Amino acid sequence: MRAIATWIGLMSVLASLWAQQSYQARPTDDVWYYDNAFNPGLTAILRCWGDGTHAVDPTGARPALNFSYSLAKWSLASFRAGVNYQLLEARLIVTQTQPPGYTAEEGTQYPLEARDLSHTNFSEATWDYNASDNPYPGATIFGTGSMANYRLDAPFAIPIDLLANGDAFETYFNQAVSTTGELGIAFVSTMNPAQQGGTRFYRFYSRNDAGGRGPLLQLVYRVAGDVNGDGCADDADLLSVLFHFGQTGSDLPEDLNRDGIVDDADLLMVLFNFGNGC
Ligand SMILES: [Ca+2]
Ligand SMILES: [Ca+2]
Ligand SMILES: [Ca+2]
Repeated sequence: MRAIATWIGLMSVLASLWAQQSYQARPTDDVWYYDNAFNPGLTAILRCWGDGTHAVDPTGARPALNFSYSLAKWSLASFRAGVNYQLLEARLIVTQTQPPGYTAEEGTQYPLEARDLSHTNFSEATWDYNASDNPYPGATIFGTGSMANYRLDAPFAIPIDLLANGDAFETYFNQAVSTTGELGIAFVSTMNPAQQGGTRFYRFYSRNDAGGRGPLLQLVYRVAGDVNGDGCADDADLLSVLFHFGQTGSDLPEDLNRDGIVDDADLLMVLFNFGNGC
């Protein structure tokens, strides 16, 4: 028994090195959605603004005059359709151009929002503002931009934590993996440029920026219920949780919900996902 315990312990240490995987990518397409947008599919700079109260036109009209959106999509082809993934970290990082047209306080008051997108059936190469089936921002705000890196003398990164809104993004992500294999995101903001000479709005680099500063999607994930990182939630994972039941600490691979203790909540995560990815 002691030998088995040692073996399982050793395997757990090894598993912890493999159980979490990372994904990082720029969009395959991004567009500036605005009636007077110039070169909307291939511009190096995306733009967002609203009317001070709304980030998305409440009438459902296309963005014009009072509104400007930016849309982007990422390929999720490296994820397996039908598998339920647990996202341990998920963030978007966009890079604001220099100088920003707003103060840090205004950026906090009228943050850049990352929302769901109605569909991903668009391409920047063939983008047409007047097309009948253009995608539209949804109502779910996955996260908002932080002004922690705000500065005037250089472009700065605006990170958006996509897990800020509970399970909303994880659900959206898994639906995307198992349907189109593409993740669509709408960038919008309530920030109103009108009283500021038209200069107060978000300007950030697109994927077409020659400097490679386009929106970056970063994920840390694992197959849900998979403790040992072999891509499948099965009896080996169940045994591993049972064997470490009651153990406390940080970064325990058996602590699936990452609350610092291996307990029945983690056991349920394996049971609910039993067979996932296998
Ligand atoms: Ca583009
Ligand atoms: Ca496993
Ligand atoms: Ca736990």
